[in-house]
Amino acid sequence: MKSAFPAISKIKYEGASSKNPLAFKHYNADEIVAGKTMRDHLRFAVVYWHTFRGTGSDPFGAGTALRPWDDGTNSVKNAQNRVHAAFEFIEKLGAPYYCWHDRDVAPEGKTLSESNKNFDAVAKVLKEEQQRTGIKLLWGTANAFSNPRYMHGAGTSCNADVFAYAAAQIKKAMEVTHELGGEGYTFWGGREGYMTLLNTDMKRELDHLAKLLHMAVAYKKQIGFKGQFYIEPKPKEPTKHQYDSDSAACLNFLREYDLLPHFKLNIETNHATLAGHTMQHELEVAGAAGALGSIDANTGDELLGWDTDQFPTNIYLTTYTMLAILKYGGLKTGGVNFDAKVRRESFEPVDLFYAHIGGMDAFARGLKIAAAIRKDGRLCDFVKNRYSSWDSGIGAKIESGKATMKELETYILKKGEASPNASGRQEFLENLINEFI
Ligand code: XLS
Ligand code: NI
Ligand code: NI
Repeated sequence: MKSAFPAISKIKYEGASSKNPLAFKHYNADEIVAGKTMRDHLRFAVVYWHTFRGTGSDPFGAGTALRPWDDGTNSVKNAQNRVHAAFEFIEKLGAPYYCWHDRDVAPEGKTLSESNKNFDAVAKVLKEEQQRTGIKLLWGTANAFSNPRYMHGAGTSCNADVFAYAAAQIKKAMEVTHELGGEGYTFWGGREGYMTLLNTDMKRELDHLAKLLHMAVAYKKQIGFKGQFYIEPKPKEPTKHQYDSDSAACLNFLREYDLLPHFKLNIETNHATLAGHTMQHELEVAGAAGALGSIDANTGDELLGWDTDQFPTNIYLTTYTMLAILKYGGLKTGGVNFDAKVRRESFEPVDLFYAHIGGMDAFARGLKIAAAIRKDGRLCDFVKNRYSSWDSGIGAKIESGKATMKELETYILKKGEASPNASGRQEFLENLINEFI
């Protein structure tokens, strides 16, 4: 097999003073930070869809990407060859994980059985390459949004046959994920939403979506798949409104339909931006509910209203992300998955390396900075102190559920005014963060 990246050797850690663009300046996989190696904290994953199937096409022009290993056909043979290029890339990069949609790795056939046959033929090569390299599958997923049959959604389609097709497709994707030792399985509601409420029975669609997820939970048990299920929030695109719009909406849906014990959230930065939230907010909402599972690490553009899926290089972003992740005990089954694509103008294969190296280094810095902030303790102490009136006296009584409104009335009548407030010190805290950046 011809090398796909003959000019590039294994990417090494060379330290912050290195000027080599094909080296890590901060990501040192074996280095211990806050009690764990960077490798184990960050659990980096490369996505198959953008990195090996992205062409750089946009609504205004054709693809630009040069991918010499790809013959441009939709054949199973080409898909199998592509696996070798993908694993050569991931191995040289030194990422421990990867993720796919079923239709990224293998071509869809004319019938479901033909699609399944194609999928098996490529999965065989994926398995061989996983065994050869030790690279593992972080999660698999089914693409139930690209094929025209899913124009009205998959689990939320108005057409019961389409629902059945989606269920069958997801069943197979779960089986292959299981076969490849996947550590998780993700549900991103590609077209699970609406373009107009004029033609939509929202309640019925949501009931159906919950049915589909319950079937998946049952099937998971049946085949003995132990991986974590994730649901990935996104507020819009491709639909006007996606039902899984943000962390809070996902949690509400999962709770309403008794699905919460079976799912965690896979939170994507650019989706948070589209929802009008920060990544930190989305992580905090999920973390507080015990549902922070995994992240799709990318970034959007504040000036563009769509999912630009850029590689994350902003140190504040990675710092705040890692602060939230460390606060909630770190990533367990999940990882830092680069659901990101190189720009259309960055069309050479080497750009894939620059992009991932930059993202990994930005997260390594975020991790080190967040660990240092936590070790320093001032930020954490400030927050703890800010709520100290709840630790004893009337606050503790309210928190324990023992206080009544009548009692609080008596308390305030006696006291007069509420005790003076303390400053929120936002600027002081922002300066404190900057001490570490
Ligand atoms: C699209 C989503 C998608 C999921 C996987 O915006 O981010 O790529 O991560 O289906
Ligand atoms: Ni994503
Ligand atoms: Ni996305």
